[in-house]
Amino acid sequence: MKLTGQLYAIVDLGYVKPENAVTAAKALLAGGADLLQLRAKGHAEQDIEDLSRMILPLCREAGVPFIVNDYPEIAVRVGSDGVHIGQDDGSLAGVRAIVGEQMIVGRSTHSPEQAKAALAEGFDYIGFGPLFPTPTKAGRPGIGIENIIAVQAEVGSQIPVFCIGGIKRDNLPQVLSAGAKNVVIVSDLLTAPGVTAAVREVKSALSGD
Ligand code: TZP
Ligand code: MG
Repeated sequence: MKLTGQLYAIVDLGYVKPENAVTAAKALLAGGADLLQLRAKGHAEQDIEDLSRMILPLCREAGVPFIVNDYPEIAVRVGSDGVHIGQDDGSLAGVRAIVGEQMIVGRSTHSPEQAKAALAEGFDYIGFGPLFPTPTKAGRPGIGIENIIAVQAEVGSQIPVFCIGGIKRDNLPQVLSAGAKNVVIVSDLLTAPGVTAAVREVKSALSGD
């Protein structure tokens, strides 16, 4: 599955009850999310696997890569398109030993140095942030928008750089003006009164409409 597209949406069980995860995935996909991740901090692995098996076919139908957060083994068991790991989740080689060469593997990065290191290591894409402090990733300072242009120019010329953290429809123009090409938006989409309409709004802003 090719890694293209500018809007990476996440079904985050911090905002969506497990029983509503499939509905949320459908709404995000209907609006035109380009990639979809399941993020389920603190949930049982079996539950994450079960939900992944429900969401994967929806993504396939939409032609959208499905990425599992944190669990390479679950990604392999369910046959997802990718897996996303953090700074503390070991090396790319360690993940590749589990998932093989074909799967998309992304890394969270929190500084330009980490972004360059992830590119050098061979990750397929990076998350870069949090740009702004966000309850979705509590306890991490915002890294600001000052370095986006440099990271986008250097790393983003090779692999997609997804800016993340505190991005909302109302500050998206500011983030795009700062050089962002691709974004992850979690809470602003999941808590919108109309999730699909919110995704469409973001897609339209990203395409410059
Ligand atoms: N990694 C860095 S910030 C973040 C993650 C998973 C959360 C982004 O969520 P939100 O709600 O869009 O700020
Ligand atoms: Mg992780």
